[in-house]
Amino acid sequence: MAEAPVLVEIRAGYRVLTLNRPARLNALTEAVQGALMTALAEAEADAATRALLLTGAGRGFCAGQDLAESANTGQALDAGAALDRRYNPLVRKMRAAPFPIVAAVNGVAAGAGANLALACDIVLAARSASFVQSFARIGLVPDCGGTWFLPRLVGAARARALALLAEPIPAEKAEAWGLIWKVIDDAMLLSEAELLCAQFAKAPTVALGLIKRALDAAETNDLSTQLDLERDLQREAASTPDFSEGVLAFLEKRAAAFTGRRAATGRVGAPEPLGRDR
Ligand code: T3D
Repeated sequence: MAEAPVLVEIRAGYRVLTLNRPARLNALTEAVQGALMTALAEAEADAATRALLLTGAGRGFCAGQDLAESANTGQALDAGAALDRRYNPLVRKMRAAPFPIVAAVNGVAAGAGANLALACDIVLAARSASFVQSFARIGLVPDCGGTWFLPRLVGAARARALALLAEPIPAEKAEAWGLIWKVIDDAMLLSEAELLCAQFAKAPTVALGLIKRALDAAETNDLSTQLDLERDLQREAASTPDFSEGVLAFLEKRAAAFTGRRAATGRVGAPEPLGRDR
Protein backbone atom coordinates (compact mmCIF):
# COMPACT_ATOMS: atom_id res chain seq x y z
CA MET A 1 0.00 0.00 0.00
CA ALA A 2 1.28 3.52 -0.83
CA GLU A 3 2.49 5.57 2.15
CA ALA A 4 0.19 8.40 3.24
CA PRO A 5 1.54 11.73 1.88
CA VAL A 6 0.85 13.36 5.26
CA LEU A 7 1.03 11.44 8.53
CA VAL A 8 -1.42 12.50 11.22
CA GLU A 9 -0.84 11.65 14.87
CA ILE A 10 -3.39 12.54 17.50
CA ARG A 11 -1.81 13.48 20.83
CA ALA A 12 -3.34 14.78 24.07
CA GLY A 13 -4.78 18.14 22.99
CA TYR A 14 -2.90 18.54 19.71
CA ARG A 15 -2.08 16.85 16.41
CA VAL A 16 1.20 16.28 14.62
CA LEU A 17 1.13 16.54 10.81
CA THR A 18 4.23 15.16 9.09
CA LEU A 19 4.83 15.80 5.39
CA ASN A 20 5.81 12.38 4.21
CA ARG A 21 7.76 12.26 0.93
CA PRO A 22 11.27 12.15 2.36
CA ALA A 23 12.93 10.99 -0.89
CA ARG A 24 11.73 14.24 -2.52
CA LEU A 25 12.40 16.41 0.54
CA ASN A 26 8.61 16.43 1.05
CA ALA A 27 7.97 18.35 -2.18
CA LEU A 28 4.32 19.25 -2.55
CA THR A 29 2.14 17.25 -4.92
CA GLU A 30 -1.62 17.53 -5.31
CA ALA A 31 -1.89 14.50 -3.04
CA VAL A 32 0.14 16.20 -0.29
CA GLN A 33 -1.84 19.42 -0.59
CA GLY A 34 -5.15 17.55 -0.52
CA ALA A 35 -4.07 15.53 2.51
CA LEU A 36 -2.93 18.69 4.30
CA MET A 37 -6.26 20.41 3.67
CA THR A 38 -8.14 17.38 4.94
CA ALA A 39 -5.92 17.12 8.02
CA LEU A 40 -6.47 20.81 8.81
CA ALA A 41 -10.24 20.51 8.39
CA GLU A 42 -10.34 17.41 10.60
CA ALA A 43 -8.26 19.15 13.27
CA GLU A 44 -10.62 22.14 13.23
CA ALA A 45 -13.67 19.92 13.50
CA ASP A 46 -12.27 18.23 16.61
CA ALA A 47 -12.84 20.36 19.71
CA ALA A 48 -10.12 18.38 21.52
CA THR A 49 -7.47 19.67 19.10
CA ARG A 50 -6.03 22.89 20.50
CA ALA A 51 -2.77 23.12 18.53
CA LEU A 52 -1.03 21.65 15.47
CA LEU A 53 2.57 20.73 14.89
CA LEU A 54 3.75 20.68 11.26
CA THR A 55 7.04 19.01 10.37
CA GLY A 56 8.68 16.95 7.63
CA ALA A 57 9.87 13.36 7.42
CA GLY A 58 13.55 12.70 6.69
CA ARG A 59 16.24 15.33 6.18
CA GLY A 60 14.08 18.09 4.65
CA PHE A 61 11.09 20.10 5.83
CA CYS A 62 9.61 20.81 2.39
CA ALA A 63 11.16 21.59 -1.02
CA GLY A 64 8.08 23.45 -2.30
CA GLN A 65 6.11 22.48 -5.37
CA ASP A 66 7.07 19.09 -6.78
CA LEU A 67 8.66 20.27 -10.00
CA ALA A 68 8.46 16.83 -11.59
CA GLU A 69 4.70 16.82 -11.10
CA SER A 70 4.44 20.32 -12.61
CA ALA A 71 6.56 19.23 -15.60
CA ASN A 72 4.62 16.00 -16.10
CA THR A 73 1.16 17.44 -16.54
CA GLY A 74 1.61 17.21 -20.32
CA GLN A 75 -0.09 20.55 -20.79
CA ALA A 76 0.86 24.19 -20.38
CA LEU A 77 1.05 24.92 -16.67
CA ASP A 78 -1.45 27.43 -15.34
CA ALA A 79 0.42 28.22 -12.13
CA GLY A 80 -2.21 30.82 -11.20
CA ALA A 81 -4.89 28.15 -11.23
CA ALA A 82 -2.71 25.90 -9.08
CA LEU A 83 -2.39 28.68 -6.52
CA ASP A 84 -6.10 29.43 -6.61
CA ARG A 85 -7.12 25.83 -6.26
CA ARG A 86 -4.53 24.36 -3.94
CA TYR A 87 -2.00 26.66 -2.30
CA ASN A 88 -4.00 29.76 -1.44
CA PRO A 89 -6.82 27.90 0.33
CA LEU A 90 -4.16 26.09 2.36
CA VAL A 91 -2.46 29.28 3.52
CA ARG A 92 -5.81 30.93 4.27
CA LYS A 93 -6.91 27.91 6.28
CA MET A 94 -3.69 27.85 8.28
CA ARG A 95 -3.89 31.54 9.14
CA ALA A 96 -7.58 31.30 10.07
CA ALA A 97 -7.17 28.14 12.18
CA PRO A 98 -8.72 28.76 15.62
CA PHE A 99 -5.61 27.41 17.38
CA PRO A 100 -1.85 27.94 17.06
CA ILE A 101 0.15 26.08 14.44
CA VAL A 102 3.78 25.36 15.28
CA ALA A 103 6.25 24.56 12.49
CA ALA A 104 9.20 22.34 13.38
CA VAL A 105 11.46 22.99 10.40
CA ASN A 106 13.70 19.95 10.48
CA GLY A 107 15.74 20.67 7.33
CA VAL A 108 15.66 22.72 4.16
CA ALA A 109 12.47 24.73 3.57
CA ALA A 110 12.38 25.92 -0.04
CA GLY A 111 9.90 27.78 -2.24
CA ALA A 112 6.32 27.16 -1.19
CA GLY A 113 7.74 24.95 1.57
CA ALA A 114 9.50 27.94 3.15
CA ASN A 115 6.36 30.03 2.96
CA LEU A 116 4.13 27.31 4.38
CA ALA A 117 6.46 27.38 7.39
CA LEU A 118 6.16 31.17 7.59
CA ALA A 119 2.36 30.84 7.49
CA CYS A 120 2.55 28.97 10.81
CA ASP A 121 2.15 30.94 14.02
CA ILE A 122 5.41 29.89 15.62
CA VAL A 123 8.39 28.66 13.63
CA LEU A 124 11.07 26.58 15.33
CA ALA A 125 13.96 25.41 13.17
CA ALA A 126 16.71 22.86 13.62
CA ARG A 127 20.16 24.46 13.76
CA SER A 128 21.03 22.61 10.52
CA ALA A 129 17.91 23.83 8.68
CA SER A 130 17.84 26.53 6.03
CA PHE A 131 15.28 28.70 4.27
CA VAL A 132 15.37 29.57 0.59
CA GLN A 133 12.98 31.59 -1.53
CA SER A 134 14.01 29.49 -4.49
CA PHE A 135 11.34 30.83 -6.87
CA ALA A 136 13.53 33.28 -8.81
CA ARG A 137 15.96 30.47 -9.60
CA ILE A 138 13.31 28.86 -11.78
CA GLY A 139 11.71 32.04 -13.07
CA LEU A 140 8.85 32.30 -10.59
CA VAL A 141 7.59 34.78 -8.02
CA PRO A 142 7.41 33.92 -4.30
CA ASP A 143 3.95 32.58 -3.54
CA CYS A 144 2.05 31.07 -0.59
CA GLY A 145 2.17 34.53 0.97
CA GLY A 146 5.95 34.94 0.64
CA THR A 147 5.75 38.52 -0.64
CA TRP A 148 3.43 39.35 2.28
CA PHE A 149 5.29 37.56 5.05
CA LEU A 150 8.86 38.48 4.12
CA PRO A 151 8.78 42.30 4.35
CA ARG A 152 6.67 42.12 7.50
CA LEU A 153 9.04 39.72 9.19
CA VAL A 154 12.47 40.90 8.08
CA GLY A 155 11.94 44.38 6.58
CA ALA A 156 12.04 45.63 3.01
CA ALA A 157 15.79 45.39 2.29
CA ARG A 158 16.18 41.80 3.46
CA ALA A 159 12.89 40.74 1.89
CA ARG A 160 14.02 42.03 -1.49
CA ALA A 161 17.40 40.35 -1.28
CA LEU A 162 15.92 37.03 -0.15
CA ALA A 163 13.36 37.05 -2.97
CA LEU A 164 15.56 38.42 -5.77
CA LEU A 165 18.76 36.51 -4.99
CA ALA A 166 17.03 33.26 -3.95
CA GLU A 167 19.99 32.44 -1.72
CA PRO A 168 19.53 30.08 1.22
CA ILE A 169 19.88 31.48 4.71
CA PRO A 170 20.79 29.25 7.63
CA ALA A 171 18.38 28.87 10.54
CA GLU A 172 20.55 30.93 12.88
CA LYS A 173 20.47 33.91 10.54
CA ALA A 174 16.71 33.42 10.07
CA GLU A 175 16.33 33.71 13.83
CA ALA A 176 18.65 36.73 14.07
CA TRP A 177 16.64 38.47 11.32
CA GLY A 178 13.28 37.73 12.95
CA LEU A 179 12.13 35.44 10.15
CA ILE A 180 11.47 32.68 12.68
CA TRP A 181 10.94 32.40 16.42
CA LYS A 182 13.78 30.14 17.55
CA VAL A 183 16.62 27.83 16.52
CA ILE A 184 16.83 24.56 18.41
CA ASP A 185 19.60 21.95 18.42
CA ASP A 186 18.66 19.28 15.88
CA ALA A 187 18.22 16.49 18.40
CA MET A 188 15.84 18.60 20.52
CA LEU A 189 13.70 20.12 17.75
CA LEU A 190 10.76 17.76 17.85
CA SER A 191 10.60 17.49 21.63
CA GLU A 192 10.70 21.31 21.96
CA ALA A 193 7.90 21.64 19.40
CA GLU A 194 5.89 18.98 21.22
CA LEU A 195 6.36 20.79 24.53
CA LEU A 196 5.09 23.99 22.96
CA CYS A 197 2.03 22.22 21.53
CA ALA A 198 1.35 20.54 24.89
CA GLN A 199 1.49 24.01 26.47
CA PHE A 200 -0.96 25.35 23.86
CA ALA A 201 -3.21 22.33 24.48
CA LYS A 202 -3.80 23.69 27.99
CA ALA A 203 -4.14 27.34 26.97
CA PRO A 204 -7.27 29.51 26.61
CA THR A 205 -7.70 28.47 22.99
CA VAL A 206 -10.49 30.88 22.03
CA ALA A 207 -8.36 33.83 23.13
CA LEU A 208 -5.37 32.50 21.18
CA GLY A 209 -7.49 32.19 18.03
CA LEU A 210 -8.71 35.77 18.52
CA ILE A 211 -5.13 37.00 19.03
CA LYS A 212 -4.22 35.47 15.65
CA ARG A 213 -7.14 37.29 14.05
CA ALA A 214 -6.23 40.61 15.65
CA LEU A 215 -2.58 40.43 14.59
CA ASP A 216 -3.42 39.53 11.00
CA ALA A 217 -6.01 42.32 10.78
CA ALA A 218 -3.49 44.80 12.21
CA GLU A 219 -1.42 44.39 9.04
CA THR A 220 -3.98 46.44 7.11
CA ASN A 221 -6.07 48.30 9.72
CA ASP A 222 -5.44 51.85 10.88
CA LEU A 223 -5.18 52.36 14.66
CA SER A 224 -8.77 53.45 15.09
CA THR A 225 -10.15 50.42 13.23
CA GLN A 226 -7.83 48.15 15.17
CA LEU A 227 -8.99 49.63 18.49
CA ASP A 228 -12.58 48.81 17.50
CA LEU A 229 -11.58 45.29 16.52
CA GLU A 230 -9.76 44.80 19.84
CA ARG A 231 -12.91 45.91 21.65
CA ASP A 232 -15.01 43.34 19.77
CA LEU A 233 -12.53 40.51 20.20
CA GLN A 234 -12.01 41.34 23.88
CA ARG A 235 -15.76 41.16 24.41
CA GLU A 236 -15.72 37.73 22.83
CA ALA A 237 -12.71 36.52 24.84
CA ALA A 238 -14.14 37.82 28.10
CA SER A 239 -17.36 35.87 27.51
CA THR A 240 -15.53 32.53 27.62
CA PRO A 241 -15.34 30.37 30.73
CA ASP A 242 -11.56 30.46 30.32
CA PHE A 243 -11.52 34.17 31.16
CA SER A 244 -13.48 33.57 34.39
CA GLU A 245 -11.20 30.65 35.20
CA GLY A 246 -8.05 32.68 34.44
CA VAL A 247 -9.08 35.46 36.80
CA LEU A 248 -10.21 33.06 39.52
CA ALA A 249 -7.00 31.05 39.26
CA PHE A 250 -4.97 34.26 39.57
CA LEU A 251 -6.87 35.34 42.68
CA GLU A 252 -6.62 31.88 44.20
CA LYS A 253 -2.88 31.71 43.37
CA ARG A 254 -3.14 28.42 41.47
CA ALA A 255 -2.60 27.26 37.88
CA ALA A 256 -5.61 27.87 35.64
CA ALA A 257 -7.43 24.85 34.19
CA PHE A 258 -8.46 26.18 30.80
CA THR A 259 -10.90 24.14 28.71
CA GLY A 260 -10.43 26.00 25.44
CA ARG A 261 -14.20 26.13 25.04
CA ARG A 262 -16.31 29.02 23.93
CA ALA A 263 -19.05 28.24 26.44
CA ALA A 264 -19.22 26.21 29.64
CA THR A 265 -21.49 23.58 28.09
CA GLY A 266 -23.09 22.86 24.74
CA ARG A 267 -22.64 24.84 21.58
CA VAL A 268 -23.34 28.28 23.00
CA GLY A 269 -21.50 31.33 21.66
CA ALA A 270 -20.69 32.67 18.25
CA PRO A 271 -21.23 30.29 15.34
CA GLU A 272 -18.11 28.34 14.65
CA PRO A 273 -16.71 27.21 11.31
CA LEU A 274 -17.00 23.42 11.06
CA GLY A 275 -19.12 23.28 14.24
CA ARG A 276 -16.30 23.51 16.76
CA ASP A 277 -17.56 23.22 20.29
CA ARG A 278 -15.90 26.25 21.69
O1 T3D B 1 4.24 24.87 -10.25
C1 T3D B 1 3.35 25.43 -9.63
O2 T3D B 1 2.28 24.84 -9.31
C2 T3D B 1 3.56 26.85 -9.14
C3 T3D B 1 3.87 26.88 -7.70
C4 T3D B 1 5.16 26.93 -7.29
C5 T3D B 1 5.51 26.89 -5.86
C6 T3D B 1 6.96 26.54 -5.61
O3 T3D B 1 7.23 26.01 -4.55
S1 T3D B 1 8.13 26.88 -6.77
C7 T3D B 1 9.64 26.34 -6.00
C8 T3D B 1 9.84 24.85 -6.17
N1 T3D B 1 10.96 24.36 -5.40
C9 T3D B 1 12.22 24.55 -5.77
O4 T3D B 1 12.52 25.19 -6.75
C10 T3D B 1 13.27 23.88 -4.93
C11 T3D B 1 13.95 22.77 -5.71
N2 T3D B 1 14.89 22.04 -4.88
C12 T3D B 1 16.08 22.53 -4.59
O5 T3D B 1 16.49 23.62 -4.96
C13 T3D B 1 16.97 21.64 -3.77
O6 T3D B 1 16.50 20.31 -3.87
C14 T3D B 1 17.01 22.04 -2.27
C15 T3D B 1 17.77 23.37 -2.12
C16 T3D B 1 15.61 22.17 -1.70
C17 T3D B 1 17.77 20.95 -1.47
O7 T3D B 1 19.00 20.65 -2.10
P1 T3D B 1 19.81 19.33 -1.70
O8 T3D B 1 21.10 19.39 -2.42
O9 T3D B 1 19.86 19.24 -0.22
O10 T3D B 1 18.90 18.10 -2.18
P2 T3D B 1 18.70 17.58 -3.68
O11 T3D B 1 19.71 16.54 -3.99
O12 T3D B 1 18.58 18.72 -4.61
O13 T3D B 1 17.23 16.91 -3.55
C18 T3D B 1 17.07 15.59 -3.04
C19 T3D B 1 16.05 14.89 -3.93
O14 T3D B 1 14.81 15.60 -3.85
C20 T3D B 1 16.49 14.93 -5.40
O15 T3D B 1 16.01 13.75 -6.01
P3 T3D B 1 17.09 12.60 -6.45
O16 T3D B 1 18.08 13.26 -7.34
O17 T3D B 1 17.69 12.13 -5.15
O18 T3D B 1 16.24 11.57 -7.12
C21 T3D B 1 15.71 16.10 -5.93
O19 T3D B 1 15.45 16.04 -7.32
C22 T3D B 1 14.40 15.99 -5.16
N3 T3D B 1 13.72 17.30 -5.06
C23 T3D B 1 14.12 18.37 -4.35
N4 T3D B 1 13.27 19.36 -4.52
C24 T3D B 1 12.32 18.92 -5.35
C25 T3D B 1 12.60 17.61 -5.71
N5 T3D B 1 11.84 16.91 -6.55
C26 T3D B 1 10.74 17.53 -7.06
N6 T3D B 1 10.42 18.79 -6.76
C27 T3D B 1 11.16 19.53 -5.91
N7 T3D B 1 10.80 20.78 -5.60
